Amino acid sequence: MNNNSNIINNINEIIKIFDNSKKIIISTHFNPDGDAIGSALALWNYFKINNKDALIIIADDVPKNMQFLEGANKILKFNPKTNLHHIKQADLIILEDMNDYSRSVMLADELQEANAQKIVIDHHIGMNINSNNSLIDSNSSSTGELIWRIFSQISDFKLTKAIAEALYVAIATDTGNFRFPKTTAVLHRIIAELIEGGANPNYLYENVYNQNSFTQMRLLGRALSNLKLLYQGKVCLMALSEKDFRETQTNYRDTEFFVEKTLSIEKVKIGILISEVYQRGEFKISLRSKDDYNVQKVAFALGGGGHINAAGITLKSQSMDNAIDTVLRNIQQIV
Ligand SMILES: [Mn+2]
Repeated sequence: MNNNSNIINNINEIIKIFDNSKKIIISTHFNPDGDAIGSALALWNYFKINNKDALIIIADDVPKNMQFLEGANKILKFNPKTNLHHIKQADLIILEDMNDYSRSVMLADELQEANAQKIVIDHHIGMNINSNNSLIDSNSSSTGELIWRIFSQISDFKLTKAIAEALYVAIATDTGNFRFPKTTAVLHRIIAELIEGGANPNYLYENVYNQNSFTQMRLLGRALSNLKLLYQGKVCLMALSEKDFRETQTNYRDTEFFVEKTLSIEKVKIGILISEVYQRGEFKISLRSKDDYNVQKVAFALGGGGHINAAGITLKSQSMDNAIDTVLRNIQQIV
């Protein structure tokens, strides 16, 4: 594994490869977020106006709150029968917001084995893909910011509304709406250009964030009313049982933004959400933290994965109490 966090190759070389490629595939990680989808669509819209044959193929469905973006309805969910041939025939594959083939799960082998030239554009550490022309910068807020860095060096680049909206969503979602640590003055200048290019912050926020269902909010109500503080108030535990989901007609997928709420409580450094997936005898665990509290360690110890401040685990367990015990025993190591 290459642990360089910055592999900034010649951006002009990347632009030349864009120019010389005829069949382009853009792909990103499973369970795609706003940065993954927004960055893919920014590239796709750029290639489209430049009359390039480009396709986005991913391992998942496009999240509901990203479907309004221009081109989102053209994104293909990987299917070996209907679209594998596109990957095989491509002369360029752009992998963005990921740096390890395993992040694209069922697509991983197909992408790795494809003959096409590959470009990785990403802001995570731990680059694990062989590529001579990549743009990796872990000091960057988002992949969207890196895509902008490339676009801004294209001499005849024209910022369209579709590109501006896609990049705005990419950057806004990966910076928690411009409040995470990598939110810089430079980034705000980029955002200013995107707004001038047609991105409307209010419209985009409404479409991306204010799309919760009524049942989801009732589930959140339950989650909040049962919160527990542990370890002198440093750890906050949120737990949702099968009963909670059943009685609110929801499921574990409806909890996407819940665990972040725990970190809004004063003094809390680590937030835990445990959701029971009754049908499978599983518990989905989401961990979030602040500062140096390393929840990745806990996730790794229990067979999960993630980053220092955000990680996840799927745990087989007899009961909710057992699952909580297991997680807390490991949390103890990092508090
Ligand atoms: Mn990202």
